[in-house]
Amino acid sequence: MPPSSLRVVYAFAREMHPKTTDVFIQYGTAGFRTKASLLEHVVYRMGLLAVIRSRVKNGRTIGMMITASHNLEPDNGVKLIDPEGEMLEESWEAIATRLANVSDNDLESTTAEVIKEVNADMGLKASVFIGMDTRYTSPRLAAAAVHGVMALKGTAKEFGIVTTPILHYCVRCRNDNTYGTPTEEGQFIMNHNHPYGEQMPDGPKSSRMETCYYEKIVGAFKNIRAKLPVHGSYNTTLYVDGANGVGGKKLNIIKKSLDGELDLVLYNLGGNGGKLNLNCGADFVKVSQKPPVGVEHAPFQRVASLDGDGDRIVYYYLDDKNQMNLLDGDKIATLLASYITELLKACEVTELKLGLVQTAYANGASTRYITDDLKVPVSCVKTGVKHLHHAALSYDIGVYFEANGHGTVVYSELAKRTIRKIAQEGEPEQRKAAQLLVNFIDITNETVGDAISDLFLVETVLCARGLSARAWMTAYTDLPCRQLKVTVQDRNVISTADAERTCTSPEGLQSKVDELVAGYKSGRAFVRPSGTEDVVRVYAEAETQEFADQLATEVAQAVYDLAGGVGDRPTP
Ligand code: G16
Repeated sequence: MPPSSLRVVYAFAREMHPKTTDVFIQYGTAGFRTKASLLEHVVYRMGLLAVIRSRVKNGRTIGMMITASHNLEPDNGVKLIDPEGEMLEESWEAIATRLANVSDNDLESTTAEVIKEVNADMGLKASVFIGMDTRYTSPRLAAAAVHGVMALKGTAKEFGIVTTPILHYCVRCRNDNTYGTPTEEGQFIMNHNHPYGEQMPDGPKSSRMETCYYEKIVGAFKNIRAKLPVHGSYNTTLYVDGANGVGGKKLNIIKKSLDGELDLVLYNLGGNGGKLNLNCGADFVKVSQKPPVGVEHAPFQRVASLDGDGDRIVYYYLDDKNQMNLLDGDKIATLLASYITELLKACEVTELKLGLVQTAYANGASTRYITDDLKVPVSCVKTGVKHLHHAALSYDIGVYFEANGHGTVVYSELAKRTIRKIAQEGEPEQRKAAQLLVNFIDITNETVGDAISDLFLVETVLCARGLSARAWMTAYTDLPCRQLKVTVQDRNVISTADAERTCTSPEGLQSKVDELVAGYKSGRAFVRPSGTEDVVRVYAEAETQEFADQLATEVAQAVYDLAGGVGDRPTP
């Protein structure tokens, strides 16, 4: 495309999506996130960038998701999805930030500079998939995204309201048709004998190419359930807190096709005045350690709590004294890793290396359990699924989860090939285990953490082992912990190192944290700037809940004092 045609970039910006604010915005943990009213020009410009990215990737499809995920309703956001369905390559985040912040007058020239720098061939076709969550501001932002794509003569395909992981899945399928069909709902054929479950590496491609999202996940779940009789203390009823977002709505569609294999009782689907993520959803449950509003609880009944865009999940139950028992991302990761290890053992596979990836938020007890009991290697990386995903790829089978319930499992081609071969050629017992593993892989959305896929994985393991949530809870006992937020003038004054476990600035903050931690048995604490909210996050754990709460407050006060706190100083 000749440079003169870039004039339309400015015309669209000036006429339809002008930059009306000087507030600097940065591509953070999961894209741009702020008040929805500040985002229209940013989303338009990300439409431009998505087209450039697509051309740099030889016309492969790029995704754009309009969502602020766990944030409250007034916020919104946008993030780009790379061709394999993974998060945008980190080196492009600075380009995204630059493009988002230039003035309208400089937009045309900056776009030209970016095209030159990344060496994009503007003569190539470009394809961008666009999805959005249920926020009332999302359709307007999605329209801005389409205009950005149009301005650089790319082709936009809108998916309407989808979970973030559904869009990741569709992007991956569009670029790799062996993974499935890039649609949410296709021909929804549920067949226990569907060949996909047991498909061999050289098997007919056509069976894979017909696999829309629902069929992939739910079809594989039904395949595996046909092999696993319900037994022990597992019961097929599952309550779900949909956070008044998109995930619950999608489960409502799926529910009808489950044929009693799982009886979903859905709450917080967005009606009855329920507000998105407000006092409900995975983030609320995990951080406050309280049950969400809007769910009718029964003692010991397990509940799965999703977040607003369906990419996170935590489980919990209330006991007969109404006490909260949380089964968070760490508990899910250990459950999945131990089941995969058990099946690999039954397959008699020794050559595949399984590893687990966590962040600093992982409960110390979970890390000890993984190392001492599961005897699985575990690594710690920075917050953000993009970091966990990449670390997990270094294993043949990588299980990654943030404690907040964001995670999945990734399998190398070698792992898939090996398991499929045994499923076909192994001894009867090996074959049985390998076939379960093949179905387990198929339930997994490997592109990104996916609450719906994770829900079916967890239900599979609980069913296979005959476990109630109460029995699952006993695997190990969490150290009591507490998370707090502190508002400061500029959260960027906080820098961290060592996977965010050490604070390198402002000066004196880490030594203060060390001094406070030293006063508590089993104490641990860290601080880091959030990449999705304008706050500094504080995490603390200790031997009792009272001490964890106390330590968290003291660390929050240190942040307030040394990092420019605003508003009220944190109090116990
Ligand atoms: C996003 C990221 C997660 C991260 C979370 C909180 O989740 O995808 O990896 O843990 O934000 O990040 P921070 O502590 O930097 O604010 P979501 O579900 O909001 O997209």
